[in-house]
Amino acid sequence: MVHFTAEEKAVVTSLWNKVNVEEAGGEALGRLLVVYPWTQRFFDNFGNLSSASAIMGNPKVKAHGKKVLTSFGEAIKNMDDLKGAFAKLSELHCDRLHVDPENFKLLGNVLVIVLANHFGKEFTPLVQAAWQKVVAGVATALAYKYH
Ligand code: HNI
Repeated sequence: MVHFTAEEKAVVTSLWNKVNVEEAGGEALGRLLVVYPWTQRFFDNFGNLSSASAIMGNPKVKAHGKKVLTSFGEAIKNMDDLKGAFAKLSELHCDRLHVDPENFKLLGNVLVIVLANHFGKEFTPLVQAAWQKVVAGVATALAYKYH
């Protein structure tokens, strides 16, 4: 399992405290659905996903993105035990939702791009490195209960 240094925890937390989960969550999930269109099949009850602008403006995408990113916040509070923090959600995504765990990596990388866009120069290579570890750790933790 990934290990985070005190410095990595500090840079991750300080950036996270400035993230607007509603805005960034909607943007990350929306971009996932635009960039990797096969992920749309998990959200066939979300209404109009027929174009990039329809997806980015879709209120259900925004609401679910907020939910996902809020839950992502648990990772920031539990960086020493991502596996424990996401055990229940891993079961849910596996047993009930049947989401291919490859998609967790895709969402993590999209989130990094959203953060980079938003924070610009503040998102230094070191900050990015710490965040890439977080998103990889969350993806591994969410895939842990798959069988
Ligand atoms: Ni995910 C529901 C968290 C990635 C498809 N997901 C949830 C819920 C949380 C959540 C929280 C709500 C659970 C509940 O209702 O009890 N999802 C997360 C997190 C990540 C993630 C933290 C990764 C960082 N989920 C993904 C990905 C997909 C995905 C990549 C598909 C591409 N999730 C779903 C679907 C649901 C879901 C589908 C159910 C949606 C609904 O309400 O119908």
